[in-house]
Amino acid sequence: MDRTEQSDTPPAAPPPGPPELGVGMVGYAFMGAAHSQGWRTVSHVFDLPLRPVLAAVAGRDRSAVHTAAARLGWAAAETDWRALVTRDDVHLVDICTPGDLHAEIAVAALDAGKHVLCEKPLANSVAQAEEMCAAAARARRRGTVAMVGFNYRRIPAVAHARRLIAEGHVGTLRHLRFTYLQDWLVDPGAPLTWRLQREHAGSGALGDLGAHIVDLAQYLSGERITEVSALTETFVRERPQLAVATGGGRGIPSGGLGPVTVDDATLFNGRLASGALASFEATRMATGRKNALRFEINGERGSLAFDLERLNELSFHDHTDPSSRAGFRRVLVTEPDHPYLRAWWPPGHALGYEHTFTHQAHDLIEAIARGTEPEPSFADGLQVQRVLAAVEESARENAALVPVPAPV
Ligand code: SOE
Repeated sequence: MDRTEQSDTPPAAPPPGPPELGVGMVGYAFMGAAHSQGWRTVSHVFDLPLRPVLAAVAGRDRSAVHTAAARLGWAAAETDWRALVTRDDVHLVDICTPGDLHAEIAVAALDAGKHVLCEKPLANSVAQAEEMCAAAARARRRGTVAMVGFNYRRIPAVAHARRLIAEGHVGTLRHLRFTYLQDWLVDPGAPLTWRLQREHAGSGALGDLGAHIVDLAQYLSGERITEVSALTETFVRERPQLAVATGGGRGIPSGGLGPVTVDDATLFNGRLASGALASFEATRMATGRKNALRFEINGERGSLAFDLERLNELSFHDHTDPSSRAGFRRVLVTEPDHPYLRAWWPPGHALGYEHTFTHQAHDLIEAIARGTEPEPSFADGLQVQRVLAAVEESARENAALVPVPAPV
């Protein structure tokens, strides 16, 4: 048929795609932008049972939330999160606010029958995390699920490390050594944002950075931290107050100073259920370190090491190799049989920070479609919260050994 000729038969309708999953997000600053990136990309990379639709974003400032909606790709904007969690086109609520709002929003969303993704740390206190867990358990009985956003679990090299440990390649664990170092608070002129106020953030470097490495230690080992001994410090105790915070750590200074009510740095040691020893350092005062999350794990049969600044690599030492050939080898984690990578680029074509949010969206959508409990669950988030609370108690008692309560 001539290409210009008209056909009488209408073109076949495209096959129906997967059902839609309407997503509503609360908060649109750094984490909101990162989560938006995950929701936008996930169905273009993975074959999914449900297709996320960016239905609406909520924030208090009308003009700013509309600007964010347009920039990040959300179809609508709300100025009250309560209106967002009851929208009919929202099936999942993604919470990217400061920690003091997590519990109230998560409980309301779960009770309204929505699935929930909540940024880490789960809450600002164990009591709030327990309340959120109870709401998640009620919701689970009605068929909706809740997950915490510990995105670093979704780095292919980290997920691969867990697989190697679970398969026994590292053997019985002896040592876990974690550091998470940043330097954005070295300048005493850095403003007093919500991240430096206990009533909003719960804690400082401990909850912001320490929560990630506590979660990774428990995830990688498959074990619970059972006791801790800690020191914390706030090196800069007063900072310039903001009359108006404009997000991303910026704003209009008020001219005065206000008290910093959280830790700048926290160091602690811990013991795992198996008896392995672990050490943790979380600081925003490590000059020259921007986002340096590192770990080394030593077991009877071998060791693993990881550095977020080289996140496509994992170092592995197999201690069963003959000593003439033994030593750390660099494994480039970009092969199709490495976690998440079959969907991405050919081997050697590296991924970055943002891809963790795409993987997080993927894992949550799969769990929703299968009706299984997503990981990390709110119960996992509560367990991290118990470790953080024990660390704070220990630091108050000058590094006393404090037990971490087991899940009930
Ligand atoms: C700020 O310190 C921060 O953005 C954390 O809040 C994130 O969880 C971490 O991934 C990067 O640093």
